[in-house]
Amino acid sequence: MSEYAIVIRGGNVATGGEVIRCDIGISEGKVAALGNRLGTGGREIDAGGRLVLPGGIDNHCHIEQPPSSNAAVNADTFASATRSAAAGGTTTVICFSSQAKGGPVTDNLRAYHEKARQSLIDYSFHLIIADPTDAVLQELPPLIAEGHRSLKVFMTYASSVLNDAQLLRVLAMARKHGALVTVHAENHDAIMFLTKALLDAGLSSAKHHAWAKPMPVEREAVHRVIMLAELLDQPIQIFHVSGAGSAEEILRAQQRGLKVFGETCTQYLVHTVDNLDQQGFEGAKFLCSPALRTSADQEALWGYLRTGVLGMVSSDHAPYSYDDANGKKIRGDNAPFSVVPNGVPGLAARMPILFSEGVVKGRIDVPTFVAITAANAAKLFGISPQKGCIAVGADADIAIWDPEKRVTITNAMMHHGVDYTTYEGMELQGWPVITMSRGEIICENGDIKAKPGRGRFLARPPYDFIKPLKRFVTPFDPVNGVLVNDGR
Ligand code: DUC
Ligand code: ZN
Ligand code: ZN
Repeated sequence: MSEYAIVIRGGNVATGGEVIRCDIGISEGKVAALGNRLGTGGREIDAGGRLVLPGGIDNHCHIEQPPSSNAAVNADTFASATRSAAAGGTTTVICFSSQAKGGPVTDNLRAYHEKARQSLIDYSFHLIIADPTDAVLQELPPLIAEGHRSLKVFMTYASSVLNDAQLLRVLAMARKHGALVTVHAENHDAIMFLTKALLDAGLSSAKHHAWAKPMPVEREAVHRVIMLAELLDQPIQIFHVSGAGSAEEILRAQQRGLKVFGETCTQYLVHTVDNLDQQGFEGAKFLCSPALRTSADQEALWGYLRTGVLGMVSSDHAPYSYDDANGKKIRGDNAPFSVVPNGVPGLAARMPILFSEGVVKGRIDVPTFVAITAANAAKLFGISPQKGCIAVGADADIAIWDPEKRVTITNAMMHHGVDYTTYEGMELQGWPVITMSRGEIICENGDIKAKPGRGRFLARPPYDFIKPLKRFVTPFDPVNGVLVNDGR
């Protein structure tokens, strides 16, 4: 009888802050032992000196999200999106249950849970709040208590934009009930004004999307929501930071000791505004929000990842097919940028691109790679230490990584339901050869081994990382309506 269900031998194991040569014993889906010369496993895997990394956590991906403003349809199901995640070494996704203006939160969430049952890997949800009426705010406390500990708010998009008063209502509710608020930060009125001016001037192609959404509209919204959160002493996470301007706002907030967290996405690290400027409608493939920026912004983002100002990189996977009347071409193949569905697919490509562009090119080290692809998201979203690390007692979510393997990206390798990848033809070094979720091999050398339905919902109990600072800007706590510090 073997001592462990599986033993992974001879890997360079990234346990968190360091990389050590050791074996990993796995039993009942969890890491049972780390050490040298461990006893036998029912299955023995020779890592052969490869890297053994925590499976990735993609904390921002849109999967089977119901259509909002433009009626476009996701080309991925939970089964295909999480297959794609597994192919790229990711073992946990956090996606979005949405609310339509005037609509319910709870009913949508229940329906969303049903869809997610087809997932191959473990998952959790952020709750999008598009309409924080009194009734909606009353719906939320039990949903947060059930383990949906993060909300998402939008500062743009007609279908979901909140004004400052509405943002404050959501922030206050989150503070009372112990949820993190994640933010899509762009100034809606400025975007609408610029969009109309551009279209009136006949400037409507994909590259003009970036002219309608220049950095100042993002920078201002980031600054404003930080101010609103500071007033209420509520921790926030700024999603998809696209360049230096908005990252600097986060740095300033962190220097003042505020709990303001930030992520960027793969596309902002490897694409620029030039990718939008293509013949015909091709640029629409790259159209995402915030817009793509410059190579100087890319290097600034890498710097902010190294220093920890930005804690993680998500894919913002938004699966709209290109040649599809329900996808990017929903309004035709000559449509103005303003009606093209926003977003790029990226679940599978995220970790390999970050490894190749980050670790192999010397921009980050392996512990930083682990931090920005898994460990920091686990802490911020309350699933640590079950996820995001290789430690005794943690789920055996593991990517065995060949740091030498050379791969040229094709869409087929992405295993998603989308008909393109913006990373087509990119030459990478480093690729996951085995992805394991709770001790089960779910992808091996590009072959998906798992069946839909094995993923589990991760309910997130209260956790300290997102506790407020208990620091208000005046002696008055405006959330609870009481004086603090004896009113002095
Ligand atoms: N922007 C979003 O706000 N959501 C999905 C994708 C995108 O580009
Ligand atoms: Zn967004
Ligand atoms: Zn998004």
